[in-house]
Amino acid sequence: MFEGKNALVLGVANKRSIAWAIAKRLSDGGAQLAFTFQGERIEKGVRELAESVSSPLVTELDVRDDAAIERVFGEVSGVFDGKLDILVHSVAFAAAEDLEGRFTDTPRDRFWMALDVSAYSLVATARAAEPLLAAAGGGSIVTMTYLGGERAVPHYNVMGVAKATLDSAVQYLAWDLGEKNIRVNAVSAGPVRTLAARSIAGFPTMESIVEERAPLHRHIGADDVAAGAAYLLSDDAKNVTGTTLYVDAGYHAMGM
Ligand code: 0WE
Repeated sequence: MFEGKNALVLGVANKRSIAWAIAKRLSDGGAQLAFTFQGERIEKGVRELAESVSSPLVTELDVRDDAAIERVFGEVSGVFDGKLDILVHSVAFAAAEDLEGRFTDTPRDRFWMALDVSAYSLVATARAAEPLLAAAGGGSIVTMTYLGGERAVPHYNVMGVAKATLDSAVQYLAWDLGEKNIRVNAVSAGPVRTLAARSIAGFPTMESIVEERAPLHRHIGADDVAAGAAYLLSDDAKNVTGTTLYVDAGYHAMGM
């Protein structure tokens, strides 16, 4: 399904990451993969994962740093001959203390930090990817979102505001990049047990609520999310852009 395609994957932290599940699927389908990681704490693990799929490039990227984004896309252009088909954006961060307590108490600096890392990063990386995707005759960008950007999910707080911004950015980017045959979509995942989820108080409670109320009454795995992302990244979705695919066991369809 991805034979001859070049992909850049942002946001692998470890083998449980949604980004890694997507990367595996792309690799199994024949794609060549480049990776970015953030912070030396996870560097070794990401390098080992990347090596297992014979990746030609693993490089550090702090998405808040415009110069770093420019450097990384230069490196990507180098290993992929100036052409990129797929960009996977699976990056988000809010201060842990802002994912508990009251949204009302979010201070200005940490509000903008969460939106910078979790929403503006899609705009900045899409812009940097645009010439490489256009050189390939078009391409597909997928980001990860969550229902907490559309409704108030207790404790999701500033991340919800960031996801609302991200969801809107998906639509505006879809419009801008459409003329170059570049598609931009989001996968809205139900709660998945990743490194990011593990530190969240009440995560098991949230999983139980989804299991009880979702039409399909079951948990969502990173592989399920990856299958949805793979569809949006594939040519099967060639006329799909600016949309959100829910991989949440149907939870979003419910009113109670
Ligand atoms: O988008 C997310 C979580 C992203 C995330 C996770 C962390 C934990 C560690 C962003 N920043 C941080 N910062 C940290 O220090 N999800 C969709 C998973 C999630 O997170 C929640 C949820 C759900 C679901 C937080 C509160 C309530 C629900």
